[in-house]
Amino acid sequence: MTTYVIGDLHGCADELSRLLKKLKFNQKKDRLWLTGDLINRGPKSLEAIRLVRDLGHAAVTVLGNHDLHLLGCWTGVRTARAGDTVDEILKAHDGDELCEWLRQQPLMVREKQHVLVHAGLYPGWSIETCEKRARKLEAQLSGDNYRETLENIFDGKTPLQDSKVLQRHERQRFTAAAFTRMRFVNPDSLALNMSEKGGPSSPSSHALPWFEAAGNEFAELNVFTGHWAALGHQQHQWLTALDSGCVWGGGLTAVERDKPTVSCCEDCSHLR
Ligand SMILES: [Mn+2]
Repeated sequence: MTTYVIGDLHGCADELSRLLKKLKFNQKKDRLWLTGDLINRGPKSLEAIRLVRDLGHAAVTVLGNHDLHLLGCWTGVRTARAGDTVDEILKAHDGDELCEWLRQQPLMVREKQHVLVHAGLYPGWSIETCEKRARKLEAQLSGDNYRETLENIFDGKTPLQDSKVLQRHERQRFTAAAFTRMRFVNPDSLALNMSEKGGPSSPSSHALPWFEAAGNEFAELNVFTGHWAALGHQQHQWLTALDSGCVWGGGLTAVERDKPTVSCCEDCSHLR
């Protein structure tokens, strides 16, 4: 049995099919870990989400910011933006079913030292706190009050710092931002920096990539993330970043979770 980890799909269903064929992926034996953002931006969002859902227990995915955005559009809490490709899912005969499935997916997966999240692990938290906060929001998203939870996540300003005085909806918003949108933090206060969008080495302000601000807290782990296409496929000590920007023509990357073998759907330049 091999567990493969694959970066953000963003509707790149053809590339996923090609990559699985290349890996000789066997649904009965092998497993797939996906860093989330299955949909939006790319050409085949509906096919991509169906493909992953139909893999059943062979595939594990975590929620990304675009997945949460789809759930927001589905419940009417959000409206689709220009360039979005979520309509084909919302209009599909099985659209409700797919969104129901999506809201049951986790924000964080941990098996022994292996951890899967979309954006990252908040450097102000221990791994135990990360898990606790993920489980809490997952329960709220998969439970009966999911609409209210989505309203709370999207309605209003994201608090940049976690604290005990945060109200419930602010806490939900912070947790969602940390797991699905984080890139940079302030190195002193560890406040989330949600305005920096570029690569890891050239922030325009006083900001540090979250994994560089994390100290030794996660050093014993083997963490897999997507979300940050400007970071690309990169190995940084305990972190494997996997968003190689398939939707922008960069190809889809897979690594074997338990040994560092890299495959790609194409003959990608970033692997040469
Ligand atoms: Mn993302």
